[in-house]
Amino acid sequence: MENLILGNKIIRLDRVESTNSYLQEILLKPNCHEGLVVVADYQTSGRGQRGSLWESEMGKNVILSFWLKPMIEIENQFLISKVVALGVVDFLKKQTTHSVHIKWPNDILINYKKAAGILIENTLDSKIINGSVVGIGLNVNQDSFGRFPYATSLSIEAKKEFVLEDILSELLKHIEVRYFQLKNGLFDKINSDYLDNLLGYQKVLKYSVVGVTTYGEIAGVSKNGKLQLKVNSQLQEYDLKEISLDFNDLQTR
Ligand code: BT5
Repeated sequence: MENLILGNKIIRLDRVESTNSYLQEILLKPNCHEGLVVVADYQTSGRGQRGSLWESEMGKNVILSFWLKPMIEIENQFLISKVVALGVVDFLKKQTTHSVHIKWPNDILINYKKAAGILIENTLDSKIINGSVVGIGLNVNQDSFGRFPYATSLSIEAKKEFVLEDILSELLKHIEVRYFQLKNGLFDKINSDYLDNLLGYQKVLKYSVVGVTTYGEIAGVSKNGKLQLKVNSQLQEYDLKEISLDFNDLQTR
């Protein structure tokens, strides 16, 4: 079945600085509709959060950005992250028998290693999010990650090659299903499905919290997306720059 909005128009590029940046530029032009997708074989400056880089071998992986108009209140903005992450998880669970998790806030892990990253950049009209550029890097056929020991790809885990075009269209379908849940106001379902797939939810894992080794279990995520960690029965909230999961410890569990 055709998607209703996502991917009805796809712009394909061989090489671009960043698909998110490219999409943001062309959105200034008329005739850009919700669901417009930009895919690239290679990014020269793929972006992660807070100035980090997304590195992806040419022609091996899915690198895409698409445009949504969620029209939800700013206080609900983390729901956009949740539906995109859940769409990727739903899709990956159909491709591999290994475990698939969301690592807060929205990294996607297969077999406890990072297989996809998500970068969402919103625009606001007063208190309403009227535009979201959603970027996803999904490792598909890349078979080594050099300086990222905790990275993986679908092909590493499933031990076979994938057809990128098929991955792209299936991925978009799964994300659209979740996006419509957001549009239809199914916030409780989205919130509980997010927690069900969240690595470390109600399980003790090792973190570094402002540089200090800390064992804690995730109790939830606040409405504005902060991680709620229970440490020695005390609940604390953290944002992205304050806490990081110990991947090394994770591999030994
Ligand atoms: C992310 O940031 O994970 C968001 C990545 C979003 C990339 C997409 S690609 C299409 C679109 N256009 C863009 O310019 N960006 C988006 P963050 O959570 O900050 O993670 C970045 C970190 O992941 C890096 O600092 C590396 O440690 C690691 N990393 C880089 N490339 C990776 C890869 N291919 N696989 C796994 N980890 C990687």
